[in-house]
This record gives sequence, C-alpha cells and structure tokens, in this order.
Amino acid sequence: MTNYKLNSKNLSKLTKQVAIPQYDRSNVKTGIVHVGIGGFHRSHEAYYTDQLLHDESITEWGICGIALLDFDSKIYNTLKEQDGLYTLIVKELDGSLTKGVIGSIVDYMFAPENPSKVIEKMASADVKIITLTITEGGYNYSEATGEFDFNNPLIEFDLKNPQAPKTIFGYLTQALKLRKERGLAGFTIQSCDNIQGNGHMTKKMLMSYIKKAQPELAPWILSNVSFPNSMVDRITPATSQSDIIQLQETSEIDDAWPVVCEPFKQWVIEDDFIAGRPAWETVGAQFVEDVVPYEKMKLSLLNAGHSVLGILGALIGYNTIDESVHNKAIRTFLNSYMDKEVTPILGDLEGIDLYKYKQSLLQRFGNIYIKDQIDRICSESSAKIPIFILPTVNTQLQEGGSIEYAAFVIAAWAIYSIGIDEKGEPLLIKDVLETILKEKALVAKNDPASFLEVESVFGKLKDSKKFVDAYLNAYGNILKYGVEECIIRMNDK
Ligand code: CS2
Repeated sequence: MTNYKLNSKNLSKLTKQVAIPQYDRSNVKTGIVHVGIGGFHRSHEAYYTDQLLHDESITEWGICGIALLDFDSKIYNTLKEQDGLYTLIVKELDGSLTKGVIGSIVDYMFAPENPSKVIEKMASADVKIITLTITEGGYNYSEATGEFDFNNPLIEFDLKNPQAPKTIFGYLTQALKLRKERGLAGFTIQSCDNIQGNGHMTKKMLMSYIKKAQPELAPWILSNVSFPNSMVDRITPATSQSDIIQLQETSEIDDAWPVVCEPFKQWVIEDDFIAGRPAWETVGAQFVEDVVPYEKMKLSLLNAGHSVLGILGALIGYNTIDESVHNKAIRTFLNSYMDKEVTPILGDLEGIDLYKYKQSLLQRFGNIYIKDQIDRICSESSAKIPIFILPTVNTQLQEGGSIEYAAFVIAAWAIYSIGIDEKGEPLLIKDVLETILKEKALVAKNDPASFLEVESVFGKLKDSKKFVDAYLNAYGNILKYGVEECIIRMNDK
C-alpha cells in the first residue's frame, strides 16, 4: 500500500479506511484560540468542532492552536508540517479502529517563537472564545494559601515583560488590554481542564494576576469576559510508536503524530458565552445551567479512579490501567472506594444513574486496546490528588464518613514517591514537585506522617487525627504485606 504524508495536498489521495474533512478548510476563519494542543484537545474539542464544520454554512469556528511552552515545539512542528491535520484513531471495545483525519485546527502558533503574534491573534476581532487545556498545574493555584502563586518565577517574569509573556495569564492580560484599547468586545475564556469549577478557577486566578499587572483593566474584564465551567471527558493515552506504525499499516496515511482515544466522549458546558459560541450541541455536547455536579462526579469517580488504579498498579509493577483494573483485588478495592467514600458525597444527580456510571467506568478502564499508561496517570499527581481525591476526603472528614480507602491510596503514593516498586524496579516519576516529594518520601520511611507535611498538596490534612491514623496504619501495612495482600485483607473485611 502506498502511504502519503498527511497534509492538505495529499488529502484527496486518501481513498479508503479513513474519514477526511468534507469541508473547505481554506474557507474557515478562527473564532477559537486554543492554548495547549496536546492529545486531549485533539481527541475532544477539536474532534467535536471538526464534526460541526462538516455543516459548510459554519465557517467562523475554526481553531487556532497555540503551543505555549518550549516543550511543545514538537507538536507545533508536526502540525505545521501537516497543515494542522492529524488522524484521530478511536480504539473500539472490540479492538477495531475507527480512523478520521481532523481538520478543525486551521491555524497554529508556537508562542515562545513569537509572543506578539499570539497576542495579536487573541486580540483579533474574529476571535470569540479562548479555550484552555493547560493541565491542572497550569492555573498557578497554591493549595497551601488557596490563592494565586505570585512566587512562581514565570509569573514574576510576565509582570516585568507584559509584551512577551510566558504564561497564559500574561497572554490573556495583554490580549484583553489590546481589545479594550481598540474598542473591541471581550471574549469567553473556557477552561477544558480537570478542575472542579474550572471556569471559576480560571476567573479567580486571572483576576488575581490582572489586579497586580493591570489593575485598571479589572472592571472591564468583569463585564466583558465570561468564564463558563465545563466537564470534559475522553480517555486519551499518549500516542506510542506502535500506534504510528499500526496507522501506516492499516491506512494510506503517514502521520507523524496521530492521536488515539477511547470511543466514549462527554462534554457538559455552562451556557455562558459572552461573544457567541458554536452550536456544539448539534454534535453531542450538552449545555446545562449548572455543570458543577457533573464535574464533581467525573473528577471524583473517573479521575480519582484513574489515580487509584495508577498508584496501586505502579507499586505492584503494572504498566497500564487495564492491567490494574483486571486485577480482581484492585477492582474490588476501587468499587469499595467509589461506593463507600465517593458516592455518599455526590448526593442525587438529576438525570444520572450513578450505578450505571460507575459500571461504565470499569468497562472503560478495562478496555485492553487503549493501553493507557500508568506513567501518564501518575504524572503530576501532586496537582491531581488535591483535585481528584482530597475534596472527597475533606467532605467525608467533615461528615464523619469513611476515609480508609483514600488514606490507603495516599499512603501508597507516599511509598510510590520513593521511586521504587515492590519488585525493586525504578518508577518513572514525572512531577513538578518531584524533588520535594522524593525527599519527603525518604524521610517518611522512618516517619511516615512527615509526607503529609507537603502543604501545597495536602493543605491542613495532617491536622486530622482520623486521617493520619488511617494513613499510618495503611503505610505500615503496605510495607509489611505489600499492596495486593493489604487490599485483599481490606476487601475481605
Ligand atoms: C487522567 C485524565 O490525567 C489523568 O490522570 O485521569 O487524563 C483522564 O484520562 C481524562 O480526564 C479522561 O477524560
């Protein structure tokens, strides 16, 4: 089979096996600037938007993808070489692949190369929405103070260099300043990150920055920018070399960076778009008045479930999430965590059958074709745990409920942070707090409670005797019996 390098010119040569954009991309303007063009954006928002653009009367909602960090140069270069095109490979539950070339990213920029170009783009009249996937840690929120972290050197840099910033806060501030000066309307800033109240968080963090950087701009922002909350969902593992080869072998496409994902997708959005929005509901998104309950459900069941499977699985020596969930003891543990500790805090969710939701999660985690990497799940746990697990713990502590399973996972994470699994193999820890975590984890071998002193992760949790007792008990047991034996004992209780 002949393979063609994926780009606009070669699109028409692709004859089979793959769906291609059936709309004129050159006609599509960019109404959306998206910051953070990793795999998740490309399996989710860009996919929904591509579906939408198949209605050729819609020409104003193309995406301009921004690579914000130096680290993102590779994806930028790939998109540039491929005219913004990439293949989305959906790995169905029966192992078959559904492949489609996605065309909604019609423009792309590498921010470190030309910051003013990005600012101008955000400030241009066509742009109505800025969407973000900048990761949980990207919001510059300090768990210790509950506020914006002005000690971050990058923030200090942006305050001194407003025209050539490095963080999202610097970019948004400068773009909004230009819009105001030019008499243009504001825009919507829509976070698509896994954070409870992601719109509220974005607003709170941006306003803190603006009050320091450009205080006179603050009132204008409050009446000209909206920050809808949204719940986003689609499991998107890192693309592996074998995915790239499999695509070459099963299609005519030669794509340097396809995206792989599960069939499931969900996007629940608060309908608060100050400058208009695409009709994403026509392609499956849900617009609701209050997205908070959906976010809470997803973060505390799916994302926390991932962390549970990832951390326990990593210590046992597994590489992928499906291996972990197919271990009966871990699966039972996860079920108990979801039923005994998470479900009671969720209350009634109108229109949602929680039992079915939890069942569907187990099926999704168990998809053996996805091969979602435990390394991906455990990466940046210091930003994930405070969002995915600790809100559940704090609510349960207030209400006198069970915290035993969560405490076990935190103890396992403390042991994981030493960097060696139970077989004695090294663990790949990728975390901005890696050095601190490792230091604390080593001290914790003799004084386990000291791990809970990492205040930027745990806040004041170390002051709860109930939690600390459960954590110490779990820590000691894991070292003595190993994760699997411990959870078998817990499950038998
Ligand atoms: C994962 C998420 O990063 C993580 O730890 O839980 O990336 C998860 O796969 C997505 O939120 C699924 O929607």
